[in-house]
Amino acid sequence: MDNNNRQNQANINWFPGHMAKTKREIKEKLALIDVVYEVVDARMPISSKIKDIDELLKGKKKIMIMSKYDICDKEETAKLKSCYEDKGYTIILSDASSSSVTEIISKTNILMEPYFKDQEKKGLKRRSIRVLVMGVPNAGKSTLINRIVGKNKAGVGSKPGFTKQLSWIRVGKNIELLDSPGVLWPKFENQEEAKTLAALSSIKEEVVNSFDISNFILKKMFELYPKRLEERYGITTLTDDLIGEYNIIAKKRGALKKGGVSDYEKVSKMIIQDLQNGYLGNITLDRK
Ligand SMILES: Nc1nc2c(ncn2[C@@H]2O[C@H](COP(=O)(O)OP(=O)(O)OP(=O)(O)O)[C@@H](O)[C@H]2O)c(=O)[nH]1
Ligand SMILES: [Mg+2]
Repeated sequence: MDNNNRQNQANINWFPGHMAKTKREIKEKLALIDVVYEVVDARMPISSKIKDIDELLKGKKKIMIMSKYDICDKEETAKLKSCYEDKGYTIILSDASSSSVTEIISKTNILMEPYFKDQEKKGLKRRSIRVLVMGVPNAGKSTLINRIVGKNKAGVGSKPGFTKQLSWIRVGKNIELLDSPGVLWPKFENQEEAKTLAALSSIKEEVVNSFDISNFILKKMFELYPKRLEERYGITTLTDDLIGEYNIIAKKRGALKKGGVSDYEKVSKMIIQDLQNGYLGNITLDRK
Protein backbone atom coordinates (compact mmCIF):
# COMPACT_ATOMS: atom_id res chain seq x y z
CA MET A 1 0.00 0.00 0.00
CA ASP A 2 1.16 3.50 -0.71
CA ASN A 3 1.41 4.55 2.88
CA ASN A 4 2.42 8.11 2.11
CA ASN A 5 -0.69 8.64 0.12
CA ARG A 6 -2.88 6.63 2.44
CA GLN A 7 -1.81 8.38 5.59
CA ASN A 8 -1.06 11.83 4.36
CA GLN A 9 -3.90 13.69 6.05
CA ALA A 10 -3.88 17.04 4.32
CA ASN A 11 -6.42 19.61 5.44
CA ILE A 12 -9.31 20.00 3.05
CA ASN A 13 -9.99 23.42 1.61
CA TRP A 14 -12.12 24.30 -1.38
CA PHE A 15 -13.14 27.87 -1.97
CA PRO A 16 -12.44 28.58 -5.63
CA GLY A 17 -12.91 32.02 -7.15
CA HIS A 18 -16.30 31.20 -8.64
CA MET A 19 -17.74 30.66 -5.14
CA ALA A 20 -16.54 34.05 -3.95
CA LYS A 21 -17.99 35.52 -7.16
CA THR A 22 -21.35 33.82 -6.56
CA LYS A 23 -21.48 35.26 -3.06
CA ARG A 24 -20.71 38.73 -4.44
CA GLU A 25 -23.44 38.40 -7.06
CA ILE A 26 -25.94 37.19 -4.47
CA LYS A 27 -25.12 40.22 -2.35
CA GLU A 28 -25.77 42.50 -5.32
CA LYS A 29 -29.16 40.89 -5.97
CA LEU A 30 -30.22 40.73 -2.35
CA ALA A 31 -32.48 43.78 -2.55
CA LEU A 32 -34.64 41.89 -5.09
CA ILE A 33 -35.05 38.81 -2.89
CA ASP A 34 -38.06 38.25 -0.61
CA VAL A 35 -37.31 34.79 0.79
CA VAL A 36 -34.31 32.43 0.82
CA TYR A 37 -34.59 28.66 0.67
CA GLU A 38 -31.52 27.51 2.55
CA VAL A 39 -31.00 23.98 1.22
CA VAL A 40 -29.10 21.55 3.45
CA ASP A 41 -28.55 17.84 2.86
CA ALA A 42 -30.69 15.85 5.36
CA ARG A 43 -27.80 13.39 5.73
CA MET A 44 -25.60 16.18 7.13
CA PRO A 45 -27.79 19.13 8.19
CA ILE A 46 -25.00 20.66 10.30
CA SER A 47 -21.99 20.07 8.02
CA SER A 48 -23.85 21.25 4.91
CA LYS A 49 -25.10 24.51 6.44
CA ILE A 50 -23.25 27.42 4.86
CA LYS A 51 -21.35 28.86 7.80
CA ASP A 52 -21.49 32.52 6.82
CA ILE A 53 -24.98 32.52 5.29
CA ASP A 54 -26.59 34.73 7.93
CA GLU A 55 -23.83 37.29 7.60
CA LEU A 56 -24.47 37.37 3.86
CA LEU A 57 -28.28 37.41 3.98
CA LYS A 58 -28.64 40.09 6.64
CA GLY A 59 -31.97 39.08 8.18
CA LYS A 60 -33.83 37.92 5.04
CA LYS A 61 -36.81 35.64 5.60
CA LYS A 62 -35.61 32.05 5.35
CA ILE A 63 -36.94 28.52 5.07
CA MET A 64 -34.49 25.72 5.66
CA ILE A 65 -35.09 22.82 3.31
CA MET A 66 -33.59 19.46 4.19
CA SER A 67 -33.17 17.74 0.84
CA LYS A 68 -32.52 14.05 0.19
CA TYR A 69 -34.83 13.13 3.06
CA ASP A 70 -35.56 9.85 1.24
CA ILE A 71 -31.98 8.66 1.75
CA CYS A 72 -31.24 9.95 5.27
CA ASP A 73 -31.61 8.22 8.63
CA LYS A 74 -35.01 9.68 9.49
CA GLU A 75 -34.69 9.19 13.23
CA GLU A 76 -31.37 11.06 13.49
CA THR A 77 -32.40 13.80 11.07
CA ALA A 78 -35.57 14.36 13.12
CA LYS A 79 -33.39 15.12 16.17
CA LEU A 80 -31.34 17.63 14.22
CA LYS A 81 -34.50 19.17 12.81
CA SER A 82 -35.87 19.72 16.34
CA CYS A 83 -32.58 21.32 17.32
CA TYR A 84 -32.88 23.85 14.52
CA GLU A 85 -36.58 24.42 15.28
CA ASP A 86 -35.70 25.17 18.90
CA LYS A 87 -33.49 27.93 17.52
CA GLY A 88 -36.42 29.35 15.55
CA TYR A 89 -35.84 27.84 12.11
CA THR A 90 -38.71 26.95 9.78
CA ILE A 91 -37.83 23.56 8.30
CA ILE A 92 -39.26 21.45 5.50
CA LEU A 93 -38.13 17.91 4.81
CA SER A 94 -37.89 17.37 1.10
CA ASP A 95 -37.99 14.13 -0.85
CA ALA A 96 -39.47 13.25 -4.20
CA SER A 97 -43.05 13.58 -2.90
CA SER A 98 -45.35 16.32 -4.07
CA SER A 99 -46.47 16.98 -0.49
CA SER A 100 -43.15 18.61 0.34
CA VAL A 101 -43.58 20.99 -2.61
CA THR A 102 -47.10 21.94 -1.44
CA GLU A 103 -45.69 22.61 2.02
CA ILE A 104 -42.89 24.76 0.63
CA ILE A 105 -45.28 26.90 -1.40
CA SER A 106 -47.72 27.27 1.43
CA LYS A 107 -45.03 28.23 3.99
CA THR A 108 -43.62 30.75 1.50
CA ASN A 109 -47.04 32.36 1.07
CA ILE A 110 -47.56 32.47 4.82
CA LEU A 111 -44.19 34.20 5.29
CA MET A 112 -45.06 36.85 2.70
CA GLU A 113 -48.69 37.45 3.69
CA PRO A 114 -48.03 40.27 6.22
CA TYR A 115 -45.95 42.10 3.62
CA PHE A 116 -48.62 41.80 0.92
CA LYS A 117 -51.39 42.87 3.33
CA ASP A 118 -49.32 45.92 4.12
CA GLN A 119 -48.81 46.65 0.43
CA GLU A 120 -52.54 46.30 -0.24
CA LYS A 121 -53.28 48.85 2.46
CA LYS A 122 -51.06 51.22 0.51
CA GLY A 123 -53.08 50.42 -2.61
CA LEU A 124 -50.34 48.32 -4.18
CA LYS A 125 -51.05 45.09 -6.05
CA ARG A 126 -49.56 41.72 -5.19
CA ARG A 127 -46.54 40.79 -7.23
CA SER A 128 -44.68 37.49 -7.59
CA ILE A 129 -42.55 36.34 -4.68
CA ARG A 130 -38.83 36.21 -5.46
CA VAL A 131 -36.96 33.35 -3.83
CA LEU A 132 -33.23 32.70 -3.77
CA VAL A 133 -32.28 29.02 -3.54
CA MET A 134 -28.93 28.70 -1.83
CA GLY A 135 -26.81 25.84 -0.47
CA VAL A 136 -23.53 23.96 -0.62
CA PRO A 137 -22.56 22.22 -3.90
CA ASN A 138 -24.69 19.17 -4.70
CA ALA A 139 -27.20 19.90 -1.91
CA GLY A 140 -30.08 19.40 -4.33
CA LYS A 141 -30.97 23.03 -5.14
CA SER A 142 -31.65 22.55 -8.84
CA THR A 143 -33.57 19.31 -8.23
CA LEU A 144 -35.73 21.14 -5.70
CA ILE A 145 -36.41 23.90 -8.21
CA ASN A 146 -37.45 21.35 -10.84
CA ARG A 147 -39.81 19.73 -8.36
CA ILE A 148 -41.42 23.04 -7.51
CA VAL A 149 -41.73 24.04 -11.17
CA GLY A 150 -42.91 20.57 -12.15
CA LYS A 151 -40.53 20.55 -15.12
CA ASN A 152 -36.84 20.02 -15.69
CA LYS A 153 -35.93 23.67 -16.05
CA ALA A 154 -32.75 23.67 -13.97
CA GLY A 155 -29.70 21.54 -14.82
CA VAL A 156 -28.95 18.73 -12.37
CA GLY A 157 -25.82 16.60 -11.99
CA SER A 158 -24.38 14.11 -9.52
CA LYS A 159 -21.05 15.96 -9.22
CA PRO A 160 -20.72 19.14 -7.14
CA GLY A 161 -20.47 22.39 -9.07
CA PHE A 162 -23.03 21.61 -11.75
CA THR A 163 -24.86 24.92 -11.73
CA LYS A 164 -22.48 27.59 -12.99
CA GLN A 165 -24.46 30.81 -12.74
CA LEU A 166 -27.40 32.51 -11.11
CA SER A 167 -30.58 32.08 -13.12
CA TRP A 168 -34.23 32.98 -12.62
CA ILE A 169 -36.94 30.38 -13.10
CA ARG A 170 -40.62 31.24 -12.96
CA VAL A 171 -43.19 29.07 -11.17
CA GLY A 172 -46.65 29.98 -12.44
CA LYS A 173 -47.52 33.61 -11.81
CA ASN A 174 -46.79 33.71 -8.13
CA ILE A 175 -43.19 32.72 -7.55
CA GLU A 176 -39.83 33.26 -9.21
CA LEU A 177 -36.91 31.11 -8.10
CA LEU A 178 -33.27 32.12 -8.39
CA ASP A 179 -31.07 29.04 -8.79
CA SER A 180 -27.50 29.57 -7.62
CA PRO A 181 -24.20 27.68 -7.87
CA GLY A 182 -23.24 25.81 -4.69
CA VAL A 183 -21.00 27.75 -2.34
CA LEU A 184 -18.78 26.90 0.63
CA TRP A 185 -16.78 29.23 2.87
CA PRO A 186 -13.14 30.32 2.88
CA LYS A 187 -11.78 27.98 5.58
CA PHE A 188 -13.06 24.77 7.14
CA GLU A 189 -12.54 25.29 10.85
CA ASN A 190 -13.86 21.81 11.43
CA GLN A 191 -12.13 19.15 9.32
CA GLU A 192 -14.62 16.51 10.41
CA GLU A 193 -17.33 18.56 8.71
CA ALA A 194 -15.13 18.98 5.66
CA LYS A 195 -14.71 15.21 5.41
CA THR A 196 -18.44 14.71 5.83
CA LEU A 197 -19.03 17.14 2.95
CA ALA A 198 -16.48 15.31 0.82
CA ALA A 199 -17.86 11.87 1.73
CA LEU A 200 -21.33 12.92 0.61
CA SER A 201 -20.07 14.58 -2.55
CA SER A 202 -20.35 18.28 -1.78
CA ILE A 203 -16.62 18.80 -2.26
CA LYS A 204 -15.18 17.81 -5.57
CA GLU A 205 -13.19 14.60 -5.46
CA GLU A 206 -10.17 16.07 -7.23
CA VAL A 207 -9.30 18.29 -4.25
CA VAL A 208 -9.36 15.55 -1.60
CA ASN A 209 -7.23 12.49 -0.92
CA SER A 210 -9.59 9.58 -1.51
CA PHE A 211 -7.99 7.55 1.32
CA ASP A 212 -8.69 10.35 3.80
CA ILE A 213 -12.34 10.08 2.82
CA SER A 214 -12.67 6.30 2.67
CA ASN A 215 -10.85 5.97 6.02
CA PHE A 216 -13.18 8.57 7.45
CA ILE A 217 -16.22 6.68 6.11
CA LEU A 218 -15.08 3.37 7.61
CA LYS A 219 -14.46 4.96 11.01
CA LYS A 220 -17.68 6.96 10.96
CA MET A 221 -19.79 4.00 9.88
CA PHE A 222 -18.16 1.84 12.54
CA GLU A 223 -19.05 4.45 15.15
CA LEU A 224 -22.61 5.11 13.97
CA TYR A 225 -23.80 2.10 11.95
CA PRO A 226 -21.47 -0.86 12.67
CA LYS A 227 -23.99 -3.46 11.47
CA ARG A 228 -23.96 -1.97 7.97
CA LEU A 229 -20.21 -2.54 7.69
CA GLU A 230 -20.72 -6.11 8.76
CA GLU A 231 -23.52 -6.66 6.25
CA ARG A 232 -21.74 -5.10 3.30
CA TYR A 233 -18.12 -6.04 3.93
CA GLY A 234 -18.12 -8.62 6.74
CA ILE A 235 -16.12 -6.25 8.93
CA THR A 236 -16.77 -6.47 12.66
CA THR A 237 -13.77 -4.65 14.15
CA LEU A 238 -11.53 -1.81 13.01
CA THR A 239 -7.78 -1.65 13.43
CA ASP A 240 -5.85 1.62 13.68
CA ASP A 241 -4.23 1.55 10.25
CA LEU A 242 -7.24 -0.09 8.53
CA ILE A 243 -5.00 -2.17 6.26
CA GLY A 244 -6.60 -5.45 7.31
CA GLU A 245 -10.03 -4.00 6.60
CA TYR A 246 -8.99 -2.82 3.13
CA ASN A 247 -7.70 -6.33 2.44
CA ILE A 248 -10.99 -7.90 3.54
CA ILE A 249 -12.98 -5.57 1.29
CA ALA A 250 -10.57 -6.10 -1.62
CA LYS A 251 -11.05 -9.84 -1.37
CA LYS A 252 -14.78 -9.74 -0.88
CA ARG A 253 -15.39 -7.32 -3.74
CA GLY A 254 -12.74 -8.67 -6.10
CA ALA A 255 -10.62 -5.50 -6.03
CA LEU A 256 -7.38 -7.34 -6.69
CA LYS A 257 -4.39 -6.67 -8.89
CA LYS A 258 -2.26 -9.29 -10.64
CA GLY A 259 -1.04 -11.94 -8.21
CA GLY A 260 -4.00 -11.38 -5.90
CA VAL A 261 -2.62 -8.18 -4.35
CA SER A 262 -5.24 -5.79 -2.99
CA ASP A 263 -5.97 -2.77 -5.17
CA TYR A 264 -6.22 -0.22 -2.37
CA GLU A 265 -7.01 2.66 -4.67
CA LYS A 266 -9.98 0.76 -6.05
CA VAL A 267 -11.18 -0.24 -2.58
CA SER A 268 -11.02 3.38 -1.45
CA LYS A 269 -13.18 4.49 -4.40
CA MET A 270 -15.60 1.60 -3.79
CA ILE A 271 -16.16 2.60 -0.17
CA ILE A 272 -16.93 6.18 -1.20
CA GLN A 273 -19.23 5.04 -4.02
CA ASP A 274 -21.00 2.58 -1.71
CA LEU A 275 -21.82 5.35 0.74
CA GLN A 276 -22.90 7.78 -1.97
CA ASN A 277 -24.97 5.21 -3.85
CA GLY A 278 -26.83 4.05 -0.76
CA TYR A 279 -25.26 0.58 -0.45
CA LEU A 280 -24.46 1.35 3.18
CA GLY A 281 -28.12 2.17 3.75
CA ASN A 282 -29.89 5.37 4.71
CA ILE A 283 -27.49 7.39 6.81
CA THR A 284 -27.15 10.68 8.66
CA LEU A 285 -23.56 11.47 9.55
CA ASP A 286 -24.09 14.54 11.78
CA ARG A 287 -25.04 14.31 15.42
CA LYS A 288 -26.19 17.06 17.77
N1 LIG B 1 -32.17 10.64 -3.42
C1 LIG B 1 -32.21 11.96 -3.66
N2 LIG B 1 -31.31 12.52 -4.50
C2 LIG B 1 -31.39 13.84 -4.72
C3 LIG B 1 -32.37 14.66 -4.09
N3 LIG B 1 -32.17 15.94 -4.50
C4 LIG B 1 -31.11 15.91 -5.33
N4 LIG B 1 -30.64 14.67 -5.47
C5 LIG B 1 -29.46 14.24 -6.28
O1 LIG B 1 -28.32 14.98 -5.83
C6 LIG B 1 -27.48 15.34 -6.93
C7 LIG B 1 -27.28 16.85 -6.97
O2 LIG B 1 -28.51 17.48 -7.28
P1 LIG B 1 -28.56 18.96 -7.86
O3 LIG B 1 -29.99 19.37 -7.82
O4 LIG B 1 -27.82 19.08 -9.14
O5 LIG B 1 -27.77 19.73 -6.70
P2 LIG B 1 -27.34 21.27 -6.69
O6 LIG B 1 -27.43 21.71 -5.26
O7 LIG B 1 -28.10 22.04 -7.68
O8 LIG B 1 -25.80 21.13 -7.09
P3 LIG B 1 -24.78 22.24 -7.71
O9 LIG B 1 -25.45 22.93 -8.83
O10 LIG B 1 -23.63 21.39 -8.15
O11 LIG B 1 -24.41 23.13 -6.57
C8 LIG B 1 -28.17 14.78 -8.18
O12 LIG B 1 -27.60 13.53 -8.47
C9 LIG B 1 -29.62 14.63 -7.75
O13 LIG B 1 -30.29 13.62 -8.45
C10 LIG B 1 -33.31 14.03 -3.21
O14 LIG B 1 -34.20 14.67 -2.60
N5 LIG B 1 -33.19 12.69 -3.04
MG1 LIG C 1 -27.49 23.13 -9.26
